[in-house]
Amino acid sequence: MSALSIEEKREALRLMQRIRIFEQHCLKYYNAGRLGGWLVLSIGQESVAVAVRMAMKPGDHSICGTRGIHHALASGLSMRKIMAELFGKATGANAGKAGNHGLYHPAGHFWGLYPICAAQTPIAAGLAFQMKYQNTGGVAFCMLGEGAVNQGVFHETLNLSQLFGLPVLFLIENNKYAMGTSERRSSAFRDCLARRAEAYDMEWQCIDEGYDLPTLHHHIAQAAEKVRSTQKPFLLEVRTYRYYGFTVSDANAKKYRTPEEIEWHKENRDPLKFLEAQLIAENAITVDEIEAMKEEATVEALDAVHFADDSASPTIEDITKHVYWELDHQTAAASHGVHLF
Ligand SMILES: Cc1ncc(C[n+]2csc(CCOP(=O)(O)OP(=O)(O)O)c2C)c(N)n1
Repeated sequence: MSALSIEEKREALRLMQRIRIFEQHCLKYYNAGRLGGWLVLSIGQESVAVAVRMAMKPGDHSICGTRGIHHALASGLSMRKIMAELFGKATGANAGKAGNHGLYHPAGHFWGLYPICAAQTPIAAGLAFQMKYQNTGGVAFCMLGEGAVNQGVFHETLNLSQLFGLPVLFLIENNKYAMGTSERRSSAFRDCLARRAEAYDMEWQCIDEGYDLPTLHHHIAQAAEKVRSTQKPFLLEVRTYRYYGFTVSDANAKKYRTPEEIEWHKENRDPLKFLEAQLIAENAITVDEIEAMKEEATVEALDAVHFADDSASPTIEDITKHVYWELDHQTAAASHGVHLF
């Protein structure tokens, strides 16, 4: 697996900056009461989404759990479409109907965020089954939180994926906490969760350096190529950390973990700082260039806010479109409402 070039690392940094600055703007406007509902930030975990995208080949697909604005942006979905969706506007990625969990991007082969823990795992197996059936050589990248690993459906999916030889790379983004519960309080395991793959005779690996983009990319790309060449699933676990609460309305974000723990990660394990320092040490970027990158991302994020603000809300008629096939096609079921139950 070849190492990333300077240009690739600079692009990785640019994308991580865009993710962080975009999410900071989401938070600011959420706090100002301009957008409501769920807001699930991935600040601190940017490197995972960027490393995954850089490891993906053109025919590959990806899908994730409840925390996924970083994956949506990395898939190429525009800040405008995401912000408008969060604002509940008709110009949003899902026409303003779903908010945080409506961030699909079919053109970028990104199949969205699934708020039901592990619900995305059998869908990823389905994506992989289709690619195998059509012999495309593609890999399905399936991200999930460590809080989703005890769901029955995840284990059923691991079993069938190994049995059928499905090209899925399952990637646990282990940020240590599921809502307010630490991994040790919710899961029984020895040294790492990925070892559970052994029960399914599946390959696995645990990566501690979730903040180190080049190392992370190297391991993810290597695992993906293994999946591609063997047509077998792989379970990868990446240790990472989220700076904010479970959602932005998590009032206890500093109670189930100490403020010192959060600060330690910001100081010593920040993915952006890490890559910036590495590029500076390699004389591959200047501090002024880093500032210019941040400025560019800020301009883009503000443009997205204005776009969302200026966009119209969906009409009452439009808000029920593309929800039920029966309603769209005015079937007999639609007139009785039975399709709802
Ligand atoms: C089946 C199911 N049970 C419970 C919940 C409530 N719930 C929402 S997110 C979450 C924990 C998520 O933690 P994790 O999977 O580690 O993802 P993270 O938030 O850390 O990214 C839970 C329990 C749910 N959405 N689905």
